[in-house]
Amino acid sequence: EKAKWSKETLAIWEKYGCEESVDKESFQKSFVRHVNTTLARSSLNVDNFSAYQATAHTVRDRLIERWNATQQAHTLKDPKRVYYFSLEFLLGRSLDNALLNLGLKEQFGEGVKELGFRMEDVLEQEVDAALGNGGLGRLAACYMDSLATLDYPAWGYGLRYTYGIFQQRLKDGFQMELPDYWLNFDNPWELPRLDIAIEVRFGGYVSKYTDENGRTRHRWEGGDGVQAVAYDVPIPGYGTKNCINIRLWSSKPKRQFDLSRFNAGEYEQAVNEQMKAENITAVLYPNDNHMVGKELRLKQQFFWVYASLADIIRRFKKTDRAWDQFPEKVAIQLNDTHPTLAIVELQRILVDQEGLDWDDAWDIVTRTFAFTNHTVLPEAMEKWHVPMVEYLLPRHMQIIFDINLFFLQKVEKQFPNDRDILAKLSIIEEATPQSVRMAHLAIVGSHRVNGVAALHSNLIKTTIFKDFVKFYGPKKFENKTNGITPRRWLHQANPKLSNLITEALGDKKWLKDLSLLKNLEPHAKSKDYRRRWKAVKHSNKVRLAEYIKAKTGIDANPNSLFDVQVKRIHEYKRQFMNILGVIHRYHYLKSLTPEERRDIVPRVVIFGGKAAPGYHIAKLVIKLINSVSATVNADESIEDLLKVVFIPDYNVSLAEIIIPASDISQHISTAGTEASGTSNMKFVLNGGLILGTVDGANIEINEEIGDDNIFLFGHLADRVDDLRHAHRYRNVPMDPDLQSVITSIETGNFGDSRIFAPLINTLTFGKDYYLLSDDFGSYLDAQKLVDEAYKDEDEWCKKSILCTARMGFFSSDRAIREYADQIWDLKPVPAKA
Ligand code: GL4
Repeated sequence: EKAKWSKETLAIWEKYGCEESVDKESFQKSFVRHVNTTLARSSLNVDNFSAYQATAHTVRDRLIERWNATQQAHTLKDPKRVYYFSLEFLLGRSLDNALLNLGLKEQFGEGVKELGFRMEDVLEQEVDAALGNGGLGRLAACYMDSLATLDYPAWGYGLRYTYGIFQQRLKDGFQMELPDYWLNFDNPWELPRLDIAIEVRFGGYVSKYTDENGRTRHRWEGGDGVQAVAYDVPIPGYGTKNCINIRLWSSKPKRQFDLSRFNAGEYEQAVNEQMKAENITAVLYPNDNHMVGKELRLKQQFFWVYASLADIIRRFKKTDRAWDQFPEKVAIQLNDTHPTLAIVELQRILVDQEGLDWDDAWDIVTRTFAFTNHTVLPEAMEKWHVPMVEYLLPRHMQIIFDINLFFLQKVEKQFPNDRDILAKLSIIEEATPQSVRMAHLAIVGSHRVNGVAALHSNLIKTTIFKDFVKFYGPKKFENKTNGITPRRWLHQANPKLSNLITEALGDKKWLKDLSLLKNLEPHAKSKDYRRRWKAVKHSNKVRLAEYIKAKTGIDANPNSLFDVQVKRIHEYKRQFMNILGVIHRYHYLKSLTPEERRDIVPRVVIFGGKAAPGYHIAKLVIKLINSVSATVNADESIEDLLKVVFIPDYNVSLAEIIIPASDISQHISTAGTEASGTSNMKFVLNGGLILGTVDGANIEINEEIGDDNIFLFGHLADRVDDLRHAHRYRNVPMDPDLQSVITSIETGNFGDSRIFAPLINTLTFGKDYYLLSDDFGSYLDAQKLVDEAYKDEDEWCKKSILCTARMGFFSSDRAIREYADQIWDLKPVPAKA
């Protein structure tokens, strides 16, 4: 097209195609123009929210330029790309992050101030993009930040849920859920691509025919269609011009409505189809580490992978390459088993539509995909009933059976007459009804499988996937320890500490090479540096205390030890053990004489986290925390020695306030249950110590920061089976300290105890599956050590500095480089020098 333009036309394009400036004055000019035009407001009618919108649009303009330049560079170079398939992207807020990554914060902050606003207030106006549940979704967001920062040609693919994770309110101490209608106001962080619409089908039937070469072929026909419409979310890198893309699909009806029915007066039926179509991407399923076998969820998964693959293939076909080169241009990472149907869909496209032989197609498929496992919990393993898959996706079900058949034939060959291993490895679980085991399908269809921390990657090889290791050998299974982005989790969330670090290290290079933090170590010896380090922590605690006061009315004294456990509420994470420990502390404090009390370190115990709406036991844990909080905080005899706080509606932007303010945080899952954890990394990076079990990434954190700087306790993972067995078949007496705490609840010290019976029963009739009784003693001992250590403020501060200094390994940049080098075979492509 461009070739046809005259010189004059080209000159005009050149003249106005230059970059938007990024100085203060240009900001102000854009800001005012957006107020007047985009927002259609007069300059006299601007509140904080409008100021946010105008600032966001001003930043968005600059983001889009980079986005365009990056995509253009990638199109020209046509490098291998990685596609990160994730059903969750927990991005949180974007404005502050974009300002920092683009290096605009200072001048735009000045600019907005001169226009009569404070940047802090403006930033507070943004609602979180909360399209995820917890660690898995936030990991995807951190990985996108690193992919952009390291100039990798990468795209994310996900769903644009109309409702993100529900908002949590408390009523009488119980969790209430409110819908998260985050798109209520316009969302400046997405670019609607209404022209990119892909028709997705469900249902229908399979027809057979013989092609011109006499081969039997299959065709998926009929069924109902809906449209997948693309919305692009630009993800800017830090200290680079690169800006990558997350493409989120939104479902729309194929036709707006059925005009014939409308004309016949059947108005409601006429819009029925439209509503059904829009349902698909209406809401994020609010479960973490728990599978719910709902048809709508399966539809979401297929809708998403179908549209994403069609999009990728369209891009691949532009360059006119042979199919066997597909894996040289495309790597697809499956974030958990949620996108596993993509394996089947690609095989279908290659065999049914492109006419490849099964084996050639399968070779391409397996060289394309790699699979990350994020959990070993049995209740989280995805299984879909065969009849449901058959009804929604008849051809895909056939292909799954064929994949399984050819796979099991190979197994049979390697292990002749071993029916047991066939049953164990089969993609199909033989129950009534039969089910598809998605993890098995993901392993068989991928060239690489990884866990997310060293312990977890070993566990999957020795437990849930051990028979696959027998068949494939160990090389297919590896470890990629999770990481977090230091841009959001230190630089943005903790600007004061970031400055103090930069000052000590001389420049900001550490933000792109986190291993440089090790040069902080000598500063731990400087009295003055420690004083300033402490001052930063203190001011972060003041900031959190103010937030707590505003939201809950509770006074949290910033001179206390801040003890934090924020994460999804789950039995395996053992918030229950934490609150039982709090009750134990409360009784202990009440038993002390005034003299003895003088020696006590005051504590504020802070909880936060959402329970899945249908998870009754987890919801009771929230209620118990709030009941204990009410009793303890109202007990004047305890004064400031103990306060208990449940901060409602924990989310990414709240985490940014809470994490920098923590002295100690708790990561106390039953050994072997928390695959990695990533908030543990965030806390330690911010100079918080951790109290934890020997589980997930805690172990590697311990290896990096040293035994003196972490409080570990509890039984090890290899003891868990025996301990559970003992609870099941012998009468193990409850730990006496635990027993007295339980008795206290049952006596009614924390309100009507009948409410808590089902929760307490998990320890008795439930056979204490998460081993609270076994770990309670060592937990209390570890807590004592924490109290003792905190008394020596200066020593504590040294530990805090060393913690931060030794966290370089846990940057998501390191993790992404490992994926790129060892799994994706991917090279960086800078958009501009
Ligand atoms: C999780 C794990 O529970 C968590 O330990 C891990 O850090 C995270 C990212 O790998 O993945 N798995 C599921 S399911 N939800 C998670 O948060």
